[in-house]
Parts: sequence; structure tokens; C-alpha cells
Amino acid sequence: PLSTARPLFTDRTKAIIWGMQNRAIQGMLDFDYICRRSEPSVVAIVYPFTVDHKQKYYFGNKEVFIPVFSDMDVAMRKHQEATVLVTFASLRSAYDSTIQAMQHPQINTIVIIAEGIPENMTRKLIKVADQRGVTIIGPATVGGIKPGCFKIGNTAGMIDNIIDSKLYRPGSVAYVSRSGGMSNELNNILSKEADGVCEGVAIGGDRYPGTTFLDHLLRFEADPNVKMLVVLGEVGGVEEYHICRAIRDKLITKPMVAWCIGTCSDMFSSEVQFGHAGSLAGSTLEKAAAKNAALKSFGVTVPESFDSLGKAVNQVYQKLVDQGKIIVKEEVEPPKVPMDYDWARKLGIIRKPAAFISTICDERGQELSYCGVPISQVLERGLGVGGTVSLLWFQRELPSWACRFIELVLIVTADHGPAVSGAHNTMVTARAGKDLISSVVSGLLTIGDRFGGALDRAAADFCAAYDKGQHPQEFVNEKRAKGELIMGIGHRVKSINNPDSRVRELKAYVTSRWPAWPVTRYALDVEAITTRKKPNLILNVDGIVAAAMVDLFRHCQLFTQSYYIQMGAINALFVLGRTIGLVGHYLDQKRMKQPLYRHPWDDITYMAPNN
Ligand code: Q5B
Repeated sequence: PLSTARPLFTDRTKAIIWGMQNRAIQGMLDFDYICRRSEPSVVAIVYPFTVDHKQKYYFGNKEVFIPVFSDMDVAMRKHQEATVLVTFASLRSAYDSTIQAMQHPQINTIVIIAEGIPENMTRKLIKVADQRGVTIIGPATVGGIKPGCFKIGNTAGMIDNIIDSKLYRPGSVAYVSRSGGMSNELNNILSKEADGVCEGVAIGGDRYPGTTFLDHLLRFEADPNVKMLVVLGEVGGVEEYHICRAIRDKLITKPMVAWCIGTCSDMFSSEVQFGHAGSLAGSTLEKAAAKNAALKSFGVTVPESFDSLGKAVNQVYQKLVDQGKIIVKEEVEPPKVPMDYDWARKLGIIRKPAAFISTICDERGQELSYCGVPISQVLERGLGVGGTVSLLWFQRELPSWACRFIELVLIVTADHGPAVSGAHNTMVTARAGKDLISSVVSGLLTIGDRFGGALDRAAADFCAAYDKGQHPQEFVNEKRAKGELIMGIGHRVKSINNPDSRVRELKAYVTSRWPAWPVTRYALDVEAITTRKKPNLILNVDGIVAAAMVDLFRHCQLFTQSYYIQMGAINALFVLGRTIGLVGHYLDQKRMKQPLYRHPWDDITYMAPNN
């Protein structure tokens, strides 16, 4: 039995919340603020799956920090002012955490939100609670609300709903219901048809609620601020008959309006289970219509249907006003709760320039998309890595011959042995004990004009010379006159006598499959001249890719190629391809547990400076 001597909630009630329920907690603090509470109602959070820390919330426009404890006992010890525990623990952990909370005499009220707790466990909880004088609201409840004092968790929804239903200040009507949704309905009805809610409790939808309708009605009967009672019952259980008995025994004397929902259950030939575990009529007695009739016979105002509940409330309320039992108070405006930025943006009432703009990828919806193409389509249509690169780099779906070329480039540039600058650096870094990213990055950092990074400049030079109709010989002469190396020409080990098979493959692909390849042709003409000077001045892998990419860009007529060249998009192909090899070299060194590398002295010429 619930004590009627003390109110469950006051404007100084402090609670501990079990569970990282940020939205619910912020909702409670917003409610506190519009009720003009001097301090937030939440003093601590218990969450076993974290380390102790502080979590930031708002109280009005001030930031407040609420401590989070992994151990409930510590939270209780440090916050002995807390008398209420609102537990969002799952149906699996709610039992243990409630039992643990009841070991602390400071806690006099526990609200259990979880649905689906086995009935035998709930009954054990109720027994322990009775022994210890603890009031349990729930399980399977949203909680309850006492305007001006305390709001349990998510009760009454968002702040605009709370303001609409005038829950920031007490009215004269107290209600009991089973569900959160129906409580919301009542909050609204009572604010329109009466002067609003004094207190409302949703006892929860289970067959064995921790406290019953009658428990709370007796509390409301004892509360001088409550002038009338509303009961919103439902099909299933015999709770409403207990109310009838209390009225008969004059334990409840305040005017009451009641309605049991689920009267349509009579229209079904078999038993119907409504939403709640407890809303199943085990006998005719438990049917909504029977309970409505019983309540009516005990003098309760029972409307014809739920639709006329508001009207019934209004009639009883008006009578109390006319009798002078309710003095209508002047309305006071609640303080404004600053709106959360995210919410305001969702409502479309504020705008702010975005810090970033992204035009290639969107992961916000149900399906990730690359430049507007859903990832499932990328896979289904076999766009491959080439197609993915074309979408994410060039914002277009390039033709299949172009995508295939990109893939060929990635394959042939993936590696060129351990001796090249990038692989060497990666291996040395790996052997120095560094991680994958550091090792790969140290290799990538060697990419430049001399090694693997000549593509963009080669593309720009071949293209400019071709466009101005410069003869390849003139181009070579001009470069020589300026003392500049021709980008994309020359190789350390490859030559016309030791041809680079990678270049041969790419050349074969371009010349046999592409609709047109004039810049590639131009680069090959340049090679014919430079190799006459020295056999290693071949069109190298950077050079063939660069020239072919200009042809590809031009033929696709999709973008200004110079723009991509300036941005480094062609070098990016080598970077991407070679990353595959660098990862391979890193893994290779680690796999073989290679020790720290130290360069041998006999491979270094030490020369003292001549003084
Ligand atoms: N000479 C690549 O040089 C290399 C000349 C030239 C006119 C040229 C050199 C070069 C341009 C940049 C370029 C990409 C440094 C190369 C790559 C990826 C790789 C790497 C791998 C992989 C090689 C000797 C004589 C000198 C020079 C003249 C040389 N290049 N003249 N235009 N381009 N090329 N980089 O062998 O008269 O004796 O003074 O900078 O395209 O990095 O596998 O290793 O996949 O990992 O060291 O393929 O060509 O020749 O500099 O000693 O020059 O030839 O002026 O003439 P070398 P050098 P002279 S692909």
C-alpha cells in the first residue's frame, strides 16, 4: 500500500537516472526550467558500461554537468539528496538494478520504464518494495508528471507539447492511466476542458503494475490541491472495481470522471489482446463496457464514448468552479526554453551556412550513394573500382572503356619492386617498428617529379604542346633550351632495350580500344626523338598514363581537363595504385619480423669537408 502521507514529488525532488538517456534527461531539465524550479531534478546518472565522467546538459540557456557513475552504490553515496530512481535499464537488467536501488533507504520512489519484465520477477520486486516502503511506478510505463514539480523521463513528450498542455504550472485535476500515449491525450484534454493537470501517473501496461490506480487515487484524495479525479482505464484486469469499492467505502470522495478504453472488444467473438500485456479480458467482468457500467453505478461520471470524455471533464470542472471549489488562477507565461539547434533546423526555422559542402557522397539516407548512385547499383551494375573512382573523383559515370583504363592503371602502378623510393621508405619505416599508416605515408611522401609524381605536369606539357601545334622536335628542343626535363620521359632501369611491359600494356589498350588518342600519339612521337638521344629516355609509366588521361578527359567532354590536372587528379591515380604495393611491403616486412634497418657503413662514403 502506498503511503498517502507524503507527496511522491515536490519542486525539490531529486532523481538519479539509470541509463544514458540523454534526450529524456534533457527533457526533464527543460521541464524543470519552464516550471521555474531553482535546480535541475536530475542529480546523477548511473551507467555501468562507462567510466565515471560528467555529461553536459542545458538548464535553460546555462550549461550544467551531471555526473555519470558506473557504480550505483557510489552514485547513491555521493547524492544522498536523491529520493527517486528512474530506471531505463533493459528488461534483463531492470530487476537486479531495482533490487540494488532498494538497498538504499534514501530511495522512496522507483520508476521502471522497461517493458517485458517477467511477471514473476515484477511480483518479487513489488514484495520487496512493500517491505521497504518504496513506491514503484511501472514497469512498462512512460512514468508520470507533476506540473511545477517533476517530470519522469519522456512523459508528455517534447517541450512544445508540454507548453501546449500547460504542464509548466499545476492545475486542479489528477489522473491515472496505463499508457504514456493516453496520458498525453489526457494532458491535452485537461488543459482544454479544465484548468490542467495537478498530477498524472501512468501505472504501466503490465498485468502486475508496481502501484495501482487505487494507490495513486488515494494519494490524490489526500492532496488538497487535487479537486477532481480522472481515470483512464482499459480492457483487462479488475482495478476499476477496486475504485468502485473505495468510492463505496468513502475512501474516495472527490468528483471523478472515468472511461475504460477497449469497449470494441465486445465486437470480437474471441478474446482480443490489445497493446499492453495486461489489456486482455480474462472474463466478462474484465471487459471495458462492464467496468464502465460499474463505475457509473458508483456515481462516477462516465461518458458515452472516449470522444465525449472532454465534455464530461468540462461539465464536472465547471460545476466545481461554480461551487467555488476551484478558483481559476491567472495564467502565467512560462520562461522560454532556448530551442536546440538541431530541432530548430529540423523545423526549418533557422538557417546557417554549412561549414562544408560535399558533392560526391551521401551517407545520410538508408543507403550510401556515390555521386547519386546508390551503392547497391554500383555493385549490381559491376561498376568496379574504375567506376567508383569515376564517380567519386570526377562526379560522373565514365564510359566502360575509361573505367577499365583506370583499373588497368591501378593494377600496373600497384608496385614496382622493393627498390623504388616509396617501397624502400615504407620498408625502412616498418622495420623501425612503426605502424601501417606511418609506414605507408612515409612511402607516399617520396612521390614527386622524379618518382611517380610526374603525371600532372606531363599531362599539362604534352597537352599544351599538342594544342599549340608544336612539332615534337620543337617541344624537345624548347625543353632542352630551358634546361628542363620532360616530365613522363626517362627511367632509371627501363629503356628501349629493356622495355617497360606496363607501358606496353597501357599503350596497347589505348591504341586498340580508344575512340581517339591524339595526345598519346604526340607523347609517343616525343619518345621517338628522346630515345634517339639516350635509350632510357622512354615514355615512362607516368608519361603514358598522363597523355592517355588527357585523351580520356577530352573524348568524354565532361570536364575541363586542365582543372583536374591543376588539382593533381592524374597523380592521384599513381598514389592510389602504389598505396596497394606500399601496404604489401609493410605487411611483408612485419610478417617476416624484419629487424631495425641500419644502412651499412661500406655503402656510405664519408667525406670530411675540406677546410
Ligand atoms: N634526362 C626518371 O633519371 C628520371 C630526362 C632527360 C630530358 C628527361 C628522369 C626524370 C622526368 C620525370 C619523370 C617519373 C629521374 C619516372 C617513376 C615510377 C617508377 C619508378 C621506378 C615506378 C630517371 C641522365 C641524362 C641527363 C638528363 C637526361 C633524363 N631524364 N632529358 N627529359 N625527362 N624524368 N619521372 O636515369 O646530358 O647526361 O646530363 O627525371 O618522368 O618514377 O620503377 O624506378 O613504377 O616505381 O636518373 O617507374 O628521367 O637520369 O637524371 O641521371 O639523367 O638523361 O638530363 O642528360 P636518371 P638522370 P645528360 S617513372
